[in-house]
Amino acid sequence: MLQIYANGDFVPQDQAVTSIYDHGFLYGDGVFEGIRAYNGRVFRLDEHIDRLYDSAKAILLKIPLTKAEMKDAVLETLRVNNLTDAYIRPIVSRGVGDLGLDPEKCAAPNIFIITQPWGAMYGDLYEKGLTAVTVTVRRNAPESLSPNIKSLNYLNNILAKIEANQNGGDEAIMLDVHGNISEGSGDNIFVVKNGVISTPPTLNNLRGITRACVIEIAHGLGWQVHETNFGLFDVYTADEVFVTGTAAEVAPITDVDGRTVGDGGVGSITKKLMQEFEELTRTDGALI
Ligand code: PXG
Repeated sequence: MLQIYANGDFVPQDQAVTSIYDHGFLYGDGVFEGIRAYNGRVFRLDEHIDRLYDSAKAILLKIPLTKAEMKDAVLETLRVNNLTDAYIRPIVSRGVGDLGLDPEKCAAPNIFIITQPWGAMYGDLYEKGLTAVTVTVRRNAPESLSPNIKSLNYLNNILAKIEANQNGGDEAIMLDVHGNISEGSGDNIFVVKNGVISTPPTLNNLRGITRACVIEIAHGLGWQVHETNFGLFDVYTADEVFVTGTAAEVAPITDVDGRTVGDGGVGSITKKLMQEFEELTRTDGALI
């Protein structure tokens, strides 16, 4: 049985539990990360741990481990479970309090790290392309709850996913409250038009680590990436559309709201970025 890191101990999956009074459960009060290990290395571990601590800082949650200790805990969890290729989910909740909102009533944060084997999320869709649908629910406005915070309150994204499921889409496209393209339910979005790659700036979406990698890869290939706001029209009329995320990796989108993207196949720029990203994930990262 898989072992879970639970506040410094390793316990079997079915014993990794917290109280119903944990504010993570009562209110979604906490933060998390989604990380991948490939080929015995944890991909972009520093960046994920930095984002975990930034998310925690934004919600005034003090994680009772140093970043170095958290990284060691992630690596140790993989070792304990004998995993070389895995999905890694660190979770830090506000901890056990009472039924009131006040986080000061919470004794101490709860830290769990789940690791498990994990393969390609979209299977043959990496060759065929995903179908995306625009959803009516808008991405949280930064003035309400910053989409930069990877918090345990993912209802905004879950509502988007439900709508995508209901409308037969593999992924949702979310707009922000102004109608600018924001992101997918669990990934960032890119479009390519006449050889120009664009992605929305990160005020209205999660600062994706895969997004940053893809921008880095594009620069290495001598390609510019425009970080600029755009609308649905630009997605409908793009030559190529793809999404990026730890779970999704680089995934082509070939249909948006019934509009065929480009010629309906996976575009050449998307294909190259998919290959380069795959190569990077297999060769770069913190050794387990
Ligand atoms: N936007 C959102 C809202 C995310 O949750 C990304 C973008 C991509 O970020 P990274 O850093 O991973 O490139 C995410 C992260 C899932 C799942 O099961 C997906 C994420 C998180 C948790 C679960 O699809 N994506």
